[in-house]
Amino acid sequence: MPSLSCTPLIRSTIPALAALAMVGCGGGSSEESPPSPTIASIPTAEQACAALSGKVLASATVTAAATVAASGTAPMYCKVTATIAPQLNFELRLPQQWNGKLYYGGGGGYDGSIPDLSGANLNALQQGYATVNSDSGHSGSSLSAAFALNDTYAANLFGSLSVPTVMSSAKEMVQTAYGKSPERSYYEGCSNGGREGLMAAQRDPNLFDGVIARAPAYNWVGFMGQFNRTAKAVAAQGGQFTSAKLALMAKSVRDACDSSDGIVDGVVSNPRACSFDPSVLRCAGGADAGDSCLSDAQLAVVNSWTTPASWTGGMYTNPGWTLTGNEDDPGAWPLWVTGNGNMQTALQYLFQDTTVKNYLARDPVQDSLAYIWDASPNALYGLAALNDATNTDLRPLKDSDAKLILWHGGNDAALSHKATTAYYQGVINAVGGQASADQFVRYYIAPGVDHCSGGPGADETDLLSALDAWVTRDSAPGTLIARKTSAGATQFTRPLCLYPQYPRYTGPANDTAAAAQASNYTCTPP
Ligand SMILES: [Ca+2]
Repeated sequence: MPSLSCTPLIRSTIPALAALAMVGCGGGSSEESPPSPTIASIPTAEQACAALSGKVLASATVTAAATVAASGTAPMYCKVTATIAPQLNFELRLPQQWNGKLYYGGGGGYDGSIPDLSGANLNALQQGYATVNSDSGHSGSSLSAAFALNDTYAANLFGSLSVPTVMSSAKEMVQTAYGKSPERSYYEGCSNGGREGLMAAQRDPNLFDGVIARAPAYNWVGFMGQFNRTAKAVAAQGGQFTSAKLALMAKSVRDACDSSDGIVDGVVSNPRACSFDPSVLRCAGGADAGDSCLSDAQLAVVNSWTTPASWTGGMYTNPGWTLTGNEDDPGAWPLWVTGNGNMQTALQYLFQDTTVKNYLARDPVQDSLAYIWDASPNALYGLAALNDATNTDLRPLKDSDAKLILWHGGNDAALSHKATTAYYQGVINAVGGQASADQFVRYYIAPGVDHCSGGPGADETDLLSALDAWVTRDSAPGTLIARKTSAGATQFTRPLCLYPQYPRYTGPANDTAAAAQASNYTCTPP
């Protein structure tokens, strides 16, 4: 007889699967130990695949199901690809050693392809999660919103519907493959993926037991509008930055502010103590006089960068950025703002351009640099209705007992951490104060980290484990550890501090080894 502690794990309505599950679950001998409560006894990957081949579950048609052998980094799993008509494609990965939980990994940009098994998705599979990712309902470049021009359903899937739609099918597939529903379901995503997480938190508060929203692109109208404004400033006569000018500006900020966090490490970890005034770099007379100064046109770019933007009477806003001293990092301004000398290759230009063409002007040949962002308030309302996830009233999420972790890179040149801070403050206000928010929300800023990852700061933290401990053991996350790795080797660590704290160096002076250890930093109020 299987032990009683084992039996409840097996709820398959498919006798063969239930029997298979029993084999690894005490197997008929009362002498054997009961299984770990967190590792369900499950069919093999091959059997999980066979159970799903050709199935239609919750309107999803399985198009392929095949076992993928263990590799150097990934465990053995059953790879399931499926489509919800007409063209919402997703991939479910079912590990042999399942931890009983489901992980939904979000997309990026304008989506258009299924995220691969790397990064956070790989981390989750390694931890035993069944993982699922989708293309959000269309195929194409993540830099193109062409899908939204004439296809309202595709636009709605991208905006808010793809996650709950895919989840419905994914949960049924997990049930069929393993013989039991997931005990917990978590969501994690960055950038547009972070927006998708907040959208779910706001509109489907019972969908996930926990959500990790990293660098969330939640205020779509606001940040796209600021992309448009910055792109116009960079494209203006004399607005371009040479790499030497960009390096000059960044170094000037570091020279003024790097040490304010207790250590000169190339990262300004306490930006609130930095009051660098870029006008000290102004070329005499304001005209460009070479790489040792900034012209008025270039200072106008900086001014656009650091000041808030607002449209339609304040209905749509974006708070702007803080100068960090790492604007010259390859993943910062060169990628997002200046395009290494060709601003029409910079991502801020490209994202606002496709947004103007396909959502606002609805004209594929519209010159976005000539487009007035709020020329049509109705167009902004429509874009916001589809994509904005700006509702801060998360009381339904809190009431569902779910948890939310917000994270943002301090050197993010795509989406300002100031916007996520504003959202966090909005949640605090909406749920009745800090103590109430502390019961279900945590917010972290990672100094010196670019958009989602990269940059000179420590960009890797296992937020999923922190979330799971909070949900399953009521162990609320405090200070976490962030790592910077290269080719799998840890270069240095830092504490990842709860907002608004920053990591202040408190170790011995002039000690390179000590400076690489998180234990020599103390999370400190600004
Ligand atoms: Ca520093």
